[in-house]
Amino acid sequence: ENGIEKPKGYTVSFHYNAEVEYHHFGSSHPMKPWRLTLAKQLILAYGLEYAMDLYQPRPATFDELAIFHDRQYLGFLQSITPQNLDSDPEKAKYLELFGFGGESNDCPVFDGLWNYVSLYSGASVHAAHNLLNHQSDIAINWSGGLHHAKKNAASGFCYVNDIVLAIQHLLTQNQRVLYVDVDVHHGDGVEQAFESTDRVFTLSYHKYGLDKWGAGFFPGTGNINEVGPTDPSNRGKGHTLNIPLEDGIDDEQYKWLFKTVTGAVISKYQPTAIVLQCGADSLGGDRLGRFNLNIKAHGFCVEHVKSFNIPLLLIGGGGYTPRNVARTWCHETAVCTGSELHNNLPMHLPYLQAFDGTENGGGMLYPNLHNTKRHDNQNTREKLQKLVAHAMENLRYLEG
Ligand code: TV7
Ligand code: CA
Ligand code: ZN
Repeated sequence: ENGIEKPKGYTVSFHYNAEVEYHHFGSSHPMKPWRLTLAKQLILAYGLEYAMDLYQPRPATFDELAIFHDRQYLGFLQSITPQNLDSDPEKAKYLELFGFGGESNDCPVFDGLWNYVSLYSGASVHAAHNLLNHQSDIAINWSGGLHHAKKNAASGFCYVNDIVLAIQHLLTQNQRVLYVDVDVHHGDGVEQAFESTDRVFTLSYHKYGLDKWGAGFFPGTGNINEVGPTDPSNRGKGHTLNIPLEDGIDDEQYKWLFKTVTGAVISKYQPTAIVLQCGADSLGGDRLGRFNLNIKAHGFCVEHVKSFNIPLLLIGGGGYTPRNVARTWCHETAVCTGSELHNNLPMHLPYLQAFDGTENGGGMLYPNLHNTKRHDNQNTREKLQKLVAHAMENLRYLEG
């Protein structure tokens, strides 16, 4: 009745356990798991569930997480609670070591933390398995994409690296996996995990550079000349590419850059599976981001990668203006299923108020998010052309 149908010829699967939504990092913390509630409601209101296979994955087990993470780190994650955090001196000692301490409260210890990490990781691993079993051509997990987590440390709102786990599963049957990251932050955890292998190529687009107080944009890595190991005996040499960008990049620039660089990487590397991290903090108007992208330009990255017809795992990531995160991931779900969505949001949407009024996007799916007042565009045509030339130079290593 709403015109949404299962696409013919390929299968899209959606991996989601709604329990993730009920976890809170703390009221002032920018990471809001309930943005996933908004996203899910939009996806359902447009009837996109009829065009996909839906799965409710179980949480990942300790042993499944230990495929990448240190057991000691996981033991700590599993046992720490807001209550025993201060009372147990043994725990206090490890906080700093495992990335929780310092003045930073980026990675707070909150109720249900272990459940939360197991849920989003379980969904990424399940999605990877669906691709491996040929049960889907595109598998989606909007609750994952936590690219900063290290094997023995939490970092930047990320505790367990579900992306690394999913890629490790994909590697059991794929000789080459490509990882592409459009989150506004550098995908350092994934890059680091696979820096010594030629079987994973990591490509991240991100904001890079110092602010007026001399502080680098988090995590402070990912310059164009950071290409991974340089020792020729290291198999990972030449299998990292970073695209550092400045404030305010616009739709046309980003689409051109993404198409040119990602296209070149795919044709030279010839991956047999692709993982695309769709962090929505690269949108205009994001609370933490600096770019000026509209939803359809962000979605262009999904369209472009999809057009290569290579098994694809789509995962979430950052995104700190919840209504726009929901809009983007709903649009990108529709891109996967090949559905066109009406710009007027469905009337029966339960959270319509969150999207209504001029401040919140006027009840539209695709409001204009470009705002030059907030972040004026520092990316000139010349700078971007130099960047592409430099990127192509870095890719020459792949030609052998
Ligand atoms: C994948 N930016 C994660 C991105 C992680 C970014 C940071 C905050 C932040 C944390 C808060 C908070 C915040 C308004 C924003 C050097 C610091 C500066 C914390 C106050 N409000 C992803 C991580 C980044 C925590 N961290 O890629 C509690 O902003 O820049 C930093 C580090 C030290 C810590 N302070 C910020 O998108 C999911 N944190 C409010 C409450
Ligand atoms: Ca990125
Ligand atoms: Zn981010």
